[in-house]
Parts: sequence; structure tokens; C-alpha cells
Amino acid sequence: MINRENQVETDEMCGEISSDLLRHYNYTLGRLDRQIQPAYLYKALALSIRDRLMESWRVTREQEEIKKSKRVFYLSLEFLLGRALTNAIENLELEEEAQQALRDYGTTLEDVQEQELDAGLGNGGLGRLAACFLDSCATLQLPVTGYGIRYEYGMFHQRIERGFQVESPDHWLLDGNPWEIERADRTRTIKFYGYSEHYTHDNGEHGVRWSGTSDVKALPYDMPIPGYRNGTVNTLRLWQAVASDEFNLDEFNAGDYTEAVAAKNQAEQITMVLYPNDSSVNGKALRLRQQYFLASASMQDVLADWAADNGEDFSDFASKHCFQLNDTHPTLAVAELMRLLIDEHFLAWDQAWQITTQTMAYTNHTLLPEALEKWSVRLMQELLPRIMDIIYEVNARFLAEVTLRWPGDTERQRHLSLIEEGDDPHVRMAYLAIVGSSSVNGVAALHSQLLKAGLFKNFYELWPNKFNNKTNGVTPRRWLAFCNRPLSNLINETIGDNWVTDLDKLNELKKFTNDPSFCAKWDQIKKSNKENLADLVMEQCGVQFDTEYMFDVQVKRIHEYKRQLLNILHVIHLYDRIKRGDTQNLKPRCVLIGGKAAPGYAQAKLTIKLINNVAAVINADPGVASYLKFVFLPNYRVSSMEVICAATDLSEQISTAGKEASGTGNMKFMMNGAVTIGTYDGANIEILDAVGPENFFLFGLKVEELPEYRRLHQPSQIIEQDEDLRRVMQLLECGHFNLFEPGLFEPIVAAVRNPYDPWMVAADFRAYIEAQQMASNAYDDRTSWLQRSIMNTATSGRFSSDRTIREYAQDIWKL
Ligand code: 26Q
Repeated sequence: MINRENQVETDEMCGEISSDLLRHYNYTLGRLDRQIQPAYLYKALALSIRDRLMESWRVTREQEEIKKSKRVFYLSLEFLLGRALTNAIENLELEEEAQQALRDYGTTLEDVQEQELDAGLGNGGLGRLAACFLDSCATLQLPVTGYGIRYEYGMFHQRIERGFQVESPDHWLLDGNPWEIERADRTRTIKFYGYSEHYTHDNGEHGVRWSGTSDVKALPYDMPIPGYRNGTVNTLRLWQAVASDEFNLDEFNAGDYTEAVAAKNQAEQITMVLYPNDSSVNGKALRLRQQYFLASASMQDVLADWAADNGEDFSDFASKHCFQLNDTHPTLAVAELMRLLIDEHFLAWDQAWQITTQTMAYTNHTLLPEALEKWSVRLMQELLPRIMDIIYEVNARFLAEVTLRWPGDTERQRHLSLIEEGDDPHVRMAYLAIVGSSSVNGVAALHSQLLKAGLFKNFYELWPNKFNNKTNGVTPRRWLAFCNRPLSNLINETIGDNWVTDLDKLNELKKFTNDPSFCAKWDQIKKSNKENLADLVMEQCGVQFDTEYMFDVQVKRIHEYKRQLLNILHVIHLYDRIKRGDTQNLKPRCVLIGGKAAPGYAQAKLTIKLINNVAAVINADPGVASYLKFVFLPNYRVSSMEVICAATDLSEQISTAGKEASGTGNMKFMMNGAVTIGTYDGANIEILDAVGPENFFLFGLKVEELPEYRRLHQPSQIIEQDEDLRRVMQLLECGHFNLFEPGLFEPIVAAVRNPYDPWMVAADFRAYIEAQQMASNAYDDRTSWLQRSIMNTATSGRFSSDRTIREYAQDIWKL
């Protein structure tokens, strides 16, 4: 239930937005400009809006303290928030007043919002999911706090030079962040290095303390998370590393000033930069430091609040707390909670373990083996000796349990051990998360199924009840109501506005698929959204997109398993058809690909280069222009998706089956009336199920078919026997797209021809081309296409993160 009872009158504190805006401009920011500067206008508006959040924020916090109800903490190394201004304004229902105030300055909210940099504190899906979840928790008025890291540099900025990705730092805090509040009073101390010291308490009992450490301070910054028009404002607390005085003092005593400053740098490095790899781990010590830093600061923060109210009585702690681990990245929280309870609050192991396992819950986001975190025991021993002790002890007790269940089965013990043995033993973080949690969930039905059958099979046999599914969702506020105003206005006129907090209501749109006037409006809105995207493409790529053409879009991180390459092969195939005059049935398209490649991922970077080279050939050929445009949109991020998803006709979700855990872009496109062309993978399966096969272009091998096909896979034979694929490969191999860069794309050609190609590109080519032709034909019949588009929006209710969060709240958090 959404209510407004804690909606606070802020009138006493705030005047009109327009007068506050002026006050902040002149006094807070100290500007005396004759000519209004847009960057400062944005800031003054943001501060005016923030003022209006403050009172509700305080009240939300106070009411939580009074209620003493169970609280949930969402622990994540990433929160990909994007922009905050429009989101806050819309959630507070201040749009008209803000627009009115901006009119005095001859500008609009749309223009001012462009001044805000995205908060890019995440790589992609996992980070954006955390942001959507916080939005839903605030909207559902659930007592959920986010804990994360305040990276000085977020996700890198991508630009394209000579077709290649070039990264530059994203110094997003350079001009200050009007949305954050520093909370110096809540600073925590984080230990590193040192050793475990055993001692005897006064009462004769044995105790351990972590001594001889180098400490780093964790300084929190709070960001407000407003709910949708309900007076609730939750908190995202982001930790920044600051050198501690003691840290410096030691060095000063040694008399070396420069060493001291260097040490300060080392401490503050911890939160300097977000690691930009999203699908493989790198084993860097700094990343481990980040993970422990977040885990320790957050667990100390929660325990300090508890101890302030309850002293050393932890008997009720487990019933009042839940910690949701966003992948294994914050999993050291399991060991850290044990350490704090045992070493600092003097609980016995068994009580501490019961509290820990009852409060922790783990979400897995990947099946790719290279993305499973493992940390070298040697590294952990050195950096976090006391934590390593605890992990060994957890493992010993766990393996004893395994032995009881399967006596004498040493093979199974070896497989289940938290430590992967060998020359260089490693801690298996997913195993620590499973053993330390009461819930383990995947992020789409297929994914959760595959976890039980494959990766975590042994654990599933041991604890079948821990395992569950929570299919991802996205917030319908940002991803429909705010990013697609024209469409949401039409929906409001047609079925009312309850859908914003009850997305299943969109089902009522089904009735209008045969209403010509409704369909005409739907068509018109898509067209005008396409004009916005065409403007962006012109500005960023210098290519003219024609809004009559089908807009065919794939935006996501660049990875081989996501198969941007398959998309490129289709584009080359269309180009080839045009060049050889096979244009019957060929319907015009604008194809857009966007996304960042991890800086160390050579094949992904080469894929970007190939897109740009193919695009250059296609867009330079006047004979092709009436059928095909192709671009790579640089620096894909949250704020570009807000324009893109509203303007897309065809959504590309074409991963190799079993590789995409869920996908969430697929849901944003669907909500905005795009039709999916996709494989039977992740949440695509549930999208297909919701919208029906006539409104989805399904193709490709299924998970259960893959092993057999892999065994027999002979790409060169497929190429030989498929005239179209042969011609496409011919164009690639003869250097048609790299006349002056000979051999450049050999690794890509080799990948397609590789009989062990893990991504099975050649195997799915024919099915993909046929599905694409069906999509083209369908688009050509505009009336039925509109029905498909409406049906996609109408059946997207299940993919609201409100639904997902209700499931977490009920099944895992027990709120
Ligand atoms: C780990 C260790 C060291 C450095 C980096 C990392 C790291 C960072 C980010 C590993 C993975 C990620 C991000 C993964 C991710 O975004 N996964 C996606 O999660 C989505 C939300 O559940 C799913 O929809 C996608 O299918 C999944 O790929």
C-alpha cells in the first residue's frame, strides 16, 4: 500500500522553487553571473529539490527507528544510479513547479537535466539492478538501506578513435555532487595486514584480537532514494576511504614525511576507481581491499546501531536484520560479521554462526566459470589474516558436516571445500556465500534451474531448501513513466495512472490493440521518440537515421557470449544482399549497437572496431542508404538508454543459450513497446511466455540441444553449405572492411570458424537470419506490428522490479 501519511509539508522550510533556485544560485553557489550558466542552474535546482527531500528523509529514518521492525541491507560493489534530478522531481510530483521556475530563465527541465553527469558507479546489469531495487524498496516503503562504495572515478568514458574504443577517466565528483550528504560522525575504522593475537580474558576464557594492523578510515556519504509520491526517502550509504591519522603517525615517528604521504595515498586508493570488468575476475589485491572495506564498514555500521540500543544482547539480532549479497563481491561480510561478533562482542562461535547464516542471503548473477570469484589464500592471509582464520574454521566445520552426510566420500569433500587446493590455493567465494547464507537465488527461472543442476549441484543436494529463483525486474518509473512521457501520458489517458505502482494494470491495454485511434497515437509517439534518437545518432555519429525505417537495437556490455558478432554478420548479410541486388523483401533498417568493452578484453574491443569499420563502408555507400544504416553509439550509459529504449522497434537479445543469467535491458525495451528477437535464454524465456510466440521472434539452439551440437560443430562446413554465410565470411576474409588494415579481423574470423567456438555463432546464423526476415516482414505490415508493440507493453507487468522486490521481501527477507 502506498500512502501519503508521512508526506511532509515542507512549505515552512522551502519557499517557491523559483525563489529557492535564485537563492541557491546566488548564495549557496555564490554566482553573480550576468548570463545564467546552465551547469550552475542545474546545481541550484538540484539543491532546491534536495531541500524538499530532507524532511521526508528524516521522518522516514525516525519512523524506522520507532517501529524497530526488521531492516534489510543491500550490499553491492555497484549502484548504477544514472541521473537523479528528473527522478527526484517526478517522484516528488514537482514537475510543473520546476518547469515554471525554469521558464524565468528561458530554459526547460529537459535541457537542464542534460547538465547532470550520470552516477556511473557500476558496470552494467548487476549495478543497474541494485539501483532499480532501491527505487522499488522506497516505493513499496520497505526499510531497505543500500551499502556501497563512493568511487572517485566511476565507469570509464568511452570514445571512438579511428574505430577503436578509447577509455578516459570518469571524474564524476569533480564539480561536486549535490545529492550526497557527508556523515563524518559515522566514520568507521577498517583493519588491514597485521596478525591474529590470542589472549586470555579476565574471566579465563580464550579470545582473539586482530593486532598490528594498518588502518584505513571509512567515511560515509548518504544519498537519498525517494519513493514514488509516497513521502518515503530511503538511504544509499556509500563509503569513501580516507587515510587514518594513526596510519600517518607511525610513518611520522619514523621521521619520513614523504613515506607518510605515500601511505596516505595508498589508503585513499581503495575507493579511487570502479573495476571495469563485468564478466571475468582479475584477482587484483586492490579489488579485494575494496570488497573487505565495504563489508567491514557496513557490518560495523549496523552493529554499532544495534549495540547503541541493545548493548551486548544479540538474541534478537537475527530476527531484525537481513543482508542481501549482490553476487559474491560483498561476501567477506559473512566472515566479517563472524569476526565482529566473536572478537569484539565476545559471542561464542555457534551463536555467531547462527546469527550470520540466518541473516545472510546470496544472489548469483552468472554461470560463466571465468566470472566466479576466487581469491588466493596467500593474498588473503597477508591482507586479512584474521578473516582467513575464520574462513578456515568455517570450512573445517562445514567439511565435518559433509563427512557426516557422505562418510568416506573424499572426492565430494574436495569438490565442496571452500578452498580450492593446489600449488596456489584459492578461496571459492561463491561457496563461502552459500555456506554462510540461508538463501541462494538466481535471477531468472532458467538461470536458477541451471545453478541447481550444474554449478551448485552438490550444494543443492545438501540444502535443497536454500535455493530459489527471483526473476529480475526494472523500475517502471525510470524505465517507462519518466523516460517515455508521451507514451505514459497516452497510457494514463487510456487506463488511468495506477500502472505506475501496479504494472500488471498495463494488461488493460490489450483491449486497445484493435482501436485505430489508439494505435495511431501509439505509432505517432514511437515515431517522435525515434526522432529524438535520430538526433542523438546524428550528433554522436554523424549518420542520418530515417524514422520510417525499423530501428533495430542492441545495447549492452560487449561480450562474446552476448554475440554482437552475430548481429554484425546479419548486417553484413543485408549489405551483401543490397550489393547483389537481392532487394525483394528487403525492408529498410537502422541498426544501432552500443556498449563498453572491458579495457583488457581484446576480442570485445576488436568487435567494436569491426562494427565501426562495417558501419563506415555501409554509411558511405549511397546505393545502400535507402535500405540500411549502421552505427556504433559511443559511451552507452543509463541516460542514453532512457532515449534509446523509448525509440526502439526491435530489441536484440541474442546470447548463446544458457549464458545470459537474466538480462534486464530486454525488459526495458519490452515495456516501451519494442518487439524482441531473441534466444531461449535468461528472462527472454519469461518474456516470450508473457507476450506469446506471435509477438516475439524466437530463434536458435536451446540449452539442452547445445551439448550434442557442440560435439558435432563444424563451422567451416556450415559456412561452406550456407551460401549467405559463405558470402559474409568471404567479405570479412578478403578484407573488404579493412582494406588499409590488413589482417586486422583475423581473430574474429577464426572465432567463427573455431570448431570449439563456445558461443556457437555459426550454428545459430541461419536461424537468426530467418528470424530477422520474419521481423522485417512483420514490420512491413504496420497495423499488425503496432498490435505486437502494444502487446509487449501490455504484458510487461511481471518485469517490474516492484514484483521482484515483493518476492524478496516475502520469501527471503520475511518482512
Ligand atoms: C568481479 C571481480 C573483480 C572485478 C570485477 C568483478 C565483476 C564486476 C561486475 C564481475 C561481474 C560484474 C557484473 C556482472 C553483471 O552485470 N551480471 C549481469 O547481472 C544482471 C542482473 O542480474 C543480469 O541480468 C545479467 O544477465 C548478468 O550478466
